[in-house]
Amino acid sequence: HAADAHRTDLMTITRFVLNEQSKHPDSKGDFSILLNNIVLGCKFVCSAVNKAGLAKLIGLAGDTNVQGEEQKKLDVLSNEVFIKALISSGRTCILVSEEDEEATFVSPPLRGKYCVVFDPLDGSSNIDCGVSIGTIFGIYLVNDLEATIDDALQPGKNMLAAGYCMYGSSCMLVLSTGNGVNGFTLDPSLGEFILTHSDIKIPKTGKIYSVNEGNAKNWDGPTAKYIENCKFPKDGSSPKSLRYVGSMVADVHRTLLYGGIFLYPADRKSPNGKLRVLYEVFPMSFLMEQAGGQAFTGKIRALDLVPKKIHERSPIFLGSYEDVEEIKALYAAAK
Ligand code: AHM
Ligand code: MG
Repeated sequence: HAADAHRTDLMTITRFVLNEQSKHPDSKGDFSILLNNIVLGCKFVCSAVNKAGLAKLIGLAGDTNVQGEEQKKLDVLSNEVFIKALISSGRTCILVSEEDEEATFVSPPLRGKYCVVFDPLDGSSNIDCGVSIGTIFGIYLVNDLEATIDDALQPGKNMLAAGYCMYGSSCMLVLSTGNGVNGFTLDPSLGEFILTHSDIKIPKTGKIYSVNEGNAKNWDGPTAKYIENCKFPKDGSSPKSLRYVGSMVADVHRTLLYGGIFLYPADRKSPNGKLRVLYEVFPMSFLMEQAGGQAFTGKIRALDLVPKKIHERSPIFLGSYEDVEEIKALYAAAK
C-alpha cells in the first residue's frame, strides 16, 4: 500500500505546502507562514473540543479564570484564537469571521497581503452533544496595501486557497490551494497533520443525499422534486440513503469522500437558505470543484456569486458532478 511507504517519511502539511510553493520561484514563504497559523488555530480548537465535555463534568483546571469568570464558550474562544493567530502571522490584512459582525482590519505594522474569511467553529447545534463540528476557511490575495471591505467581497472563484478542519472521530484538515484537494490527519502524539488522503476526487455520482428534511414543507418545486427522485427514483435505480449530521463540515466531508449531494436550499421561510456565502458556501464550493464535483446556488455556479455583504447567505447544492447536474436540470426546467 502506498501509505506504508510514507510511514517513515512523514509528509506534514507544512512540508506539503512548502513543496507546492517551491514550484513558484517568486514565492517568499508568506503563504506557508499564514497556513501554519491557521493550523495552530485548528490544533487549539481540536484540543479544546476534546476537553470540552470533561471540563464541564469535573471542572478541569483553567476552566474558570482568576477573576472567577465563567469559562468562555467554545465558539467565542475559538474565534479569539484564530483572530490572534492570524493577526500575529503578519500576513493578513482583512479578517472576516462568522463570530464578528464587522470585519477586522489589521493595523499597518502587522499587515500582510492575505484576506482570510472563516467560521472558527461551525455546527453550533452539535457542540454540546459531542457530535462532529469544524472550522471552515478561505483565503484571498489582496493586491492593494490599502485594503477595503471590497477586497473581502470578491467572487469565490478568486479564492487562492480554501479548507476545513473537522473535529470528528479523528481531526482532519482538508485543503486546496487551487491544485486539487488533499487531506491531512492530526497525529495527536506528534501534534502534526500528516498527509493521509492525497488528491481527493469525489465520485461522479453518489448514493447519499444530505439535507434537513424538516424544512420540506417550505421547499420550492425543483428542490422538492429532486428529493422525491432520491427516494422514489423514476428510472428503476435504487433509492439514495439519507445522511444528515447538521454540521456542514461533517456533511460535506462525507460527501467529498463517498460522493452524493449536500444541499441547503432556499425555502419560503429563508429565501436565501441558511449558509453564509463567504466562509461556508465559497470554501466548500472551491473544494468541491477542485475535487471534480460541482456547486450550484439554484441559479448560478456558486463560485461566480459576488457577495454584497460579508454575512450574506445563499442556497447551495454541492457534491458529485452528475448529481448536481440533475438538480441544475430541474431548476433550468422550472424557469
Ligand atoms: P451555525 O453557523 O449556527 O453552526 O449554522 C451552520 C450549520 C451548518 O454547519 C449546517 O450545515 C447547518 O447549520 C444545519 O442547519 P439546520 O440545523 O437548519 O439543518
Ligand atoms: Mg457557521
